[in-house]
Amino acid sequence: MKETGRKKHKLTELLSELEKSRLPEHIAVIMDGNGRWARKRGLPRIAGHRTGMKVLKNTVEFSHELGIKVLTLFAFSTENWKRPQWEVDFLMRLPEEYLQKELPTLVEKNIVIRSMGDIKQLPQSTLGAVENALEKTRHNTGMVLNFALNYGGRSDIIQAIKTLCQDAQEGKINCQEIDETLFSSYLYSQELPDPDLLIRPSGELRVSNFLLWQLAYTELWFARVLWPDFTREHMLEAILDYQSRDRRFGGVSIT
Ligand code: V0D
Repeated sequence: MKETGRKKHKLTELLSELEKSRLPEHIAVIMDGNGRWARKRGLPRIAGHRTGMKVLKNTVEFSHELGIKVLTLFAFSTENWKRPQWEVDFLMRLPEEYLQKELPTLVEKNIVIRSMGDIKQLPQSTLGAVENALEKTRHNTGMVLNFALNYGGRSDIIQAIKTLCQDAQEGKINCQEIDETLFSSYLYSQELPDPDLLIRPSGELRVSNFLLWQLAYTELWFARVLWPDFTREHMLEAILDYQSRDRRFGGVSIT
């Protein structure tokens, strides 16, 4: 059998094992390993980011086909500004490039684009492209495609506390009424459900200041595959692994 034929068969086999009624509602992904992928091939880092973007496009399509409700992607962290200026400049052009190509399809698929993080600090052209996409998909009702841009888990918590503190000073809330639900509504993720599954490729076994509060009960899936090599098969493997786990949220199993 040819390689493509074998791949297709593997995918069909994995799909047949999937329980469509027990899909994770919200999947979060750390798109890591692009630089290493390029270095291994003797290519510039930029080539890794480019291929990473193709994989991102494929992951969005597959998530939509499966019926995932929320897909959150870690695109740029608050620490990524420390990279060489030329690399930051290149990365900052990717949202425009992606949206220029994909926005019509995303609109057609009824997808809602959202962002998490301090997007006001992005370059004007990047910010403009992102804000336009938010606006054009605001009234859609389908899958939420949530981009973490200039995002850090700790700064998310700090910005939530600052706004909460201000609302308290202005008498809009009473400190005694602060509970987990109220606090969650001040985070960038607002009323989105917490992720059910976190996918981290690239072999690193860390959360790296991605969602912190929101990951309290999330199932974690790590693999050695680098993001530009991440396929639909890997995504299905992660979901099947998730479905095989017994989620108790601190309680005991009832079966
Ligand atoms: C580079 C692999 C899409 C990870 C994917 C600015 C590293 C490709 C976006 C994007 C990046 C962001 C917002 C949006 C639409 C698209 C993106 C960055 C990096 C960081 F509304 N790909 N992509 N953003 N890469």
